[in-house]
Amino acid sequence: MPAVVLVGAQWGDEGKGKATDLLGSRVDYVVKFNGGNNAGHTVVIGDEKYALHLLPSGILSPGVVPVIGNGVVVDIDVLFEELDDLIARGVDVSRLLVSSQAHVIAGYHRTLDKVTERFLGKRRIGTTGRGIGPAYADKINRVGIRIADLFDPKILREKVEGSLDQKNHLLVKVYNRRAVEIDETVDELLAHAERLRPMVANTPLVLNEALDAGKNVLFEAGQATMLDIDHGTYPFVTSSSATAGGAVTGSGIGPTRVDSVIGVIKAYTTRVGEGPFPTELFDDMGEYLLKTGGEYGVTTGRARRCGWYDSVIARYAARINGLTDLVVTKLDVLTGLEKVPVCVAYDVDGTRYDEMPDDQSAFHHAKPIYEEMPGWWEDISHARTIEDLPANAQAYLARLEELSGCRISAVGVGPRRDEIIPVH
Ligand code: 2SA
Ligand code: GDP
Ligand code: MG
Repeated sequence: MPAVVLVGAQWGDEGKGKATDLLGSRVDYVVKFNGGNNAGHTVVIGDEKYALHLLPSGILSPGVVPVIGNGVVVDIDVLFEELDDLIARGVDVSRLLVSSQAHVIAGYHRTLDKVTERFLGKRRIGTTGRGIGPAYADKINRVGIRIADLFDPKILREKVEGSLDQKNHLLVKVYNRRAVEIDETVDELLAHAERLRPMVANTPLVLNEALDAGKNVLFEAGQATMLDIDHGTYPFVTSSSATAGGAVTGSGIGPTRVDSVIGVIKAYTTRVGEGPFPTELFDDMGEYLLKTGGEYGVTTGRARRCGWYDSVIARYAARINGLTDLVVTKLDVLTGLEKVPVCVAYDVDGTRYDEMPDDQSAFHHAKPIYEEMPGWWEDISHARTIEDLPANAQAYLARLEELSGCRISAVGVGPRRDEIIPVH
């Protein structure tokens, strides 16, 4: 503390929601800085399970100010659905702040996301279909709608018109769909404007002032390093900056303000959607990790692809994000295996790669070089110190730490809030 960035070190679903929730008691602000309702963060508190998509996980911690930063794309209908759900469950959501500069996901972004995927056919990305890519494309193309525009109907209409001009041409002429109505779209966007108004804030100013006043601010990434628009497995990525740099641009603080960067990493690897994945398992073991780890998408329910821990990716994530700490999650899922393979390097057509290849074809052809660690049988969900763990589980973690080039500061041994081992 005071400014901590928390990112996913693999392809997402590492347990960032739980890690954020754990830090929640020590922070004053939790900021979501990228992505939108494509994210799915699970937090288990007692017998209650919460699945958050657009809202920062900090919304569940009493006293924390949750912030939707300027780098986020906001589907306003989804925002209020999620808020109403939480209100019905007794959660106080009154402190939420939404950046006036965040972009809006409109109905036409969702339509274009689905149509584009269908059009790509076997080259599809496997998106969540939530309109994320088209909304970010509009932002970069300078035809996006921002939250602030919702409070000026005249400007909003002009912007919607400008944005739909080209899209309607494409939808009608290329995709053979009906044109999107301008009036209908403006009405949809304005439907919740008055309810949204009190939450809207100059969040870069709020956050900088909070840091000036010595408050603790946690910046929580959606998706993960290998899905980052620049550093991930392009084009099989999401459309935002999911790495630590994104915390800076996506919230309006300077890089010199960041004190530490925590990478959350599973004790094995998963991926949802299309794209290369060197340690992916296609046999019974993959099925075992899927079932034992409950690896199904929180947003779409899709089964996640599963594979062994990949330390090439861990080293890459440590470098790209400047990680100061690793939080290893789901160690309990590996309990009961005789051997636990760990990928230490890749073989690409006879050449050894110890580091992530910068050539996409090399990564597509990468074959994992494994080292086998001995497994353990004991139930570890009650372990609360490293010494409580069986010797082989301790050795596994020590090897991950050595191979990943980053210290491990906590280990998850179950989904519940208290099923965690603090290490340092
Ligand atoms: P998009 O919709 O444009 O962001 O999709 C582009 C790629 O990014 C992947 N992606 C994700 N991968 C893992 N988890 C995500 N969130 C949900 C979850 C996913 C779900 O937590 O389970 O429920 O399916 C997430 N969001 C985006 C996506 O699979 C594409 O590969
Ligand atoms: P996120 O997107 O990174 O926040 O992660 P998700 O919520 O999509 O997926 C992580 C899943 O793992 C959730 O179902 C969590 O409840 C669960 N989880 C988190 N940490 C642990 C752990 O240490 N052990 C087990 N068994 N499950 C965990
Ligand atoms: Mg997730």
